[in-house]
Amino acid sequence: MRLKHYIANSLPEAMDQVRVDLGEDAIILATDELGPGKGVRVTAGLDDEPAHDFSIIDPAEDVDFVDEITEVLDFHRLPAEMIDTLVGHAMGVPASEWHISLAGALDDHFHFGQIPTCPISKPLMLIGSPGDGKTSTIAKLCAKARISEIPTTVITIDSEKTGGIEQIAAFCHRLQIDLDIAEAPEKLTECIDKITEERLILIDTMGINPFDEDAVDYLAEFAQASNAVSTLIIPAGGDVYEAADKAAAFTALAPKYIIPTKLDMTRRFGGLLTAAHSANLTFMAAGTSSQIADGLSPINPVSLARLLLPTRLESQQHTLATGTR
Ligand SMILES: Nc1nc2c(ncn2[C@@H]2O[C@H](COP(=O)(O)OP(=O)(O)O)[C@@H](O)[C@H]2O)c(=O)[nH]1
Ligand SMILES: [Mg+2]
Repeated sequence: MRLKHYIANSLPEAMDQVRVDLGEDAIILATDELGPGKGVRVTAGLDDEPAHDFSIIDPAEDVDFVDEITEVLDFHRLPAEMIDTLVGHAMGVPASEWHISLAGALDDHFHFGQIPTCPISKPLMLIGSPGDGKTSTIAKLCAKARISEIPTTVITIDSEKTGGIEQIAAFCHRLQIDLDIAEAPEKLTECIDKITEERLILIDTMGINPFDEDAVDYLAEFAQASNAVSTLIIPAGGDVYEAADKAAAFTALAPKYIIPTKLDMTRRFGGLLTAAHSANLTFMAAGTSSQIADGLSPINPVSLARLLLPTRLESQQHTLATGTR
């Protein structure tokens, strides 16, 4: 989502500007009275608008949230350099609520995508370390796919873990999703080749140690055999540098997306930001509960900003679960 500001004498005039510029799908994020004679500012965005230069129609008032935003980012243990960069971006997004300024900075600094709502041309391969939430996230994506009525096939290559196949088989059975098993890269190619119609193909993988080159190379053979788009599953929390190193180590598998998990079990979110940043990954969604039906939430600059703010302790579940902006 890209945020834009529209200044006009009245709210209806500003809303007209929004509609003309962004169309009927525009999402209104904030409306601000700018003071006597100064008019009204509307902050709006489009969820899947292609990237373009961040546009501020009127730099207007100098609203100084620098200290508050610095404190919040510090709470999340972000490295000083990243805090400086984000604060710098936030200062370019004047707004009366700091989550909007912070959202603008996050929008500038990170990439945001969406949970698939239609079949996609390449399989999605979920990669990560053992226990980080890959299989659960596959099940959550399947649950979303059922709602969007996307025909879906799951293929697991995790045939060695005790109970691994039973776990994914149970999810697929419950969700009435096709499941295939591929123990070797050639078998994976065969499984994919026999799918002729447009489907969402999700590949569950064995957890690996990203610092073990042999393990990474072996998984890379499966990624090549399936021409898959890798999606890094990484739990939120933990040390920010460790998360960044871990994500960077997975770049050997050329991941495009990141789905952080276990946000409901975490209070400090610097790790998910440094992980996304270090491997230049696009946020696709976030795991916010162990529940399959409603445990995967969309993530956009505004919901991420709300998550980071001090009130998040009470509202983070609600914010991400409802996609409130
Ligand atoms: N609370 C919570 N638990 C999660 C989340 N994602 C996964 N889990 C739990 O983490 C554990 C390991 O998940 P699993 O999907 O089997 O991990 P895998 O080894 O990467 O496939 C399971 O007990 C899941 O229920 C989440 O977003 N929140
Ligand atoms: Mg698993």
